[in-house]
Amino acid sequence: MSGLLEGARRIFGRSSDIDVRVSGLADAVTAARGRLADEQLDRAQEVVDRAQARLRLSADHTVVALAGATGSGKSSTFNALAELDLAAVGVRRPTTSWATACVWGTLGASDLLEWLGIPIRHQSMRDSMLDLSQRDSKEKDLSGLVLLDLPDHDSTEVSHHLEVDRLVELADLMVWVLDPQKYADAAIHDRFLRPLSAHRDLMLVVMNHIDEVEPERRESLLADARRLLAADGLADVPLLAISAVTGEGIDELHRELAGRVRGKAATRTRIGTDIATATDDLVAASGTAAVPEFGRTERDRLIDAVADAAGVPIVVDAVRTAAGRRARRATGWPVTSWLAGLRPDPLKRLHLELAPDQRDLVTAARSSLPEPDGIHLARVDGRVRELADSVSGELTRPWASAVRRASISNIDRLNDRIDRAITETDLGAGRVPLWCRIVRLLQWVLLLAAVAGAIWLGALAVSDHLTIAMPDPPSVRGFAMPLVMLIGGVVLGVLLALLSRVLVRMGARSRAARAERRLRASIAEVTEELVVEPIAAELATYQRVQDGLAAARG
Ligand SMILES: Nc1nc2c(ncn2[C@@H]2O[C@H](COP(=O)(O)OP(=O)(O)OP(=O)(O)O)[C@@H](O)[C@H]2O)c(=O)[nH]1
Ligand SMILES: [Mg+2]
Repeated sequence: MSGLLEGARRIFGRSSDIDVRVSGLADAVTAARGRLADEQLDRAQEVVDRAQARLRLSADHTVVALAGATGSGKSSTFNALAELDLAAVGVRRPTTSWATACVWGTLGASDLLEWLGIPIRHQSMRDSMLDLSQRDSKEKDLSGLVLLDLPDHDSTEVSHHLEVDRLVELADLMVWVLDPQKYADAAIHDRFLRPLSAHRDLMLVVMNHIDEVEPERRESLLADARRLLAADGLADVPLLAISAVTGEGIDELHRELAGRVRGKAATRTRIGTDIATATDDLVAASGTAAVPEFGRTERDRLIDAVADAAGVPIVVDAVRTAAGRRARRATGWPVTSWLAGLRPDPLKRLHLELAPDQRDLVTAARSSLPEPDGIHLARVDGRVRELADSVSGELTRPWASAVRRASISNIDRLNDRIDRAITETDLGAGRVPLWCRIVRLLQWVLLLAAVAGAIWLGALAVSDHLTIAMPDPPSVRGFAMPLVMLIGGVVLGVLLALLSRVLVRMGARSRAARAERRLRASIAEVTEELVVEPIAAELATYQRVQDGLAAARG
């Protein structure tokens, strides 16, 4: 009982292993669509489909295909193993056009035979064709065997080749039937043996027609065949000398097959090898690099680069200059401010007039960017590509270009949205601050005082000259009031202007910093959505493919 449980555990354990590997490859293929080459993915998908189909079918049967050149004796060997004349053996070449199947022992192979595409008229149930006395112990050993006699692979019949290619893919085990005349033919070595060398654990090679070889030549014939097999990468594959006519070596072949059929491992080994081969193929294209870092640091670097390329520093500069200039004009000494107004405005070169409303200011700033929009777009595009390339630096070429494609997939929308983000972001640089307006009021009061002082002084001088009596002006600490008003008004106005300059510079800087924060936040939001997320999604896809391939490797 415990042995039974142990056996069940072993079988189920193994089965879930192979299931995990198959579904790992299936996931990898699905995720890699559009990234790795279609034909490579199609091949892997075929392997997955085949494996899944085979795993759903009988695990109690082992499909063994007899394959080889025409006349090598496949049908004769088939009959010799079955000990029945099931397959047509002929002198006309080629003889076998469609595969024939013989099933040993257990029932329940019909779905499997249907999947193999063997029509009912080409199927034999060996049990039902024997009477009880004929069922010897050897026969029991082979129960579970589904033996296929294939057409040749080397005649001019194209349909034969197709049938062979198809069934060689589906069989669990392959028995290659060679003969002393044609065993060195390139056809079988180049088309089958070498390409299938990964499946060496699932192969047997027989040298048939051995009865036709002089006993003293047999050794060297087999040694030469071994040498060729070793060159195909099949050094350890069993090579048996047999004669389907005299029965020599058939028992040994029988025993070899019985061992494999009893082990019931061939099906899973075949699927495992197919999965491994397809996986290696995909790993070669997908690479083994770890999923690249794309955390906060990389994302921020990307967002900063986009913001810079989009001209944020220029806009921020413009905000600082404009805010500073406005405040300076408001707080400066009215006379010099007026004179400065007569000088050509350096900002005018940037079309950065002091706009009454912030939106105009920003629009002006945007349009004041030194390049036309095309160049600005190209620069954003260039920076995005550059950063996408540095993120995907370790990846294989298909993935690097997938990441790059993802990074610029929304580049046109990105540019529009950046423009919108810049024009719609509240830069907080709209109005002259309250303190500036108070200072301006103060400046005018001081100026008026100075002008009044000057007029007063003028009036005193004129009255003196014309000897018209005018009351003496009051004096402040020994100085005449009009003089105090004139000098005090001018000096205080200039001092106030100088002090304000310092405050204006600080104010402009903090306004610029606030504008920069807001602009970068708006651009970060847009870049996050249109660049960062597509890159992250692509890297997640890469992760899924790598996980799938790792599972497929087992
Ligand atoms: N002497 C000898 N003749 C054999 C042996 N095996 C097969 N033959 C003969 O070789 C010829 C071809 O045998 P088949 O079994 O039809 O060969 P096949 O590989 O099925 O050929 P196709 O169906 O055309 O691909 C027949 O005349 C067989 O009798 C053998 O081991 N020794
Ligand atoms: Mg045949």
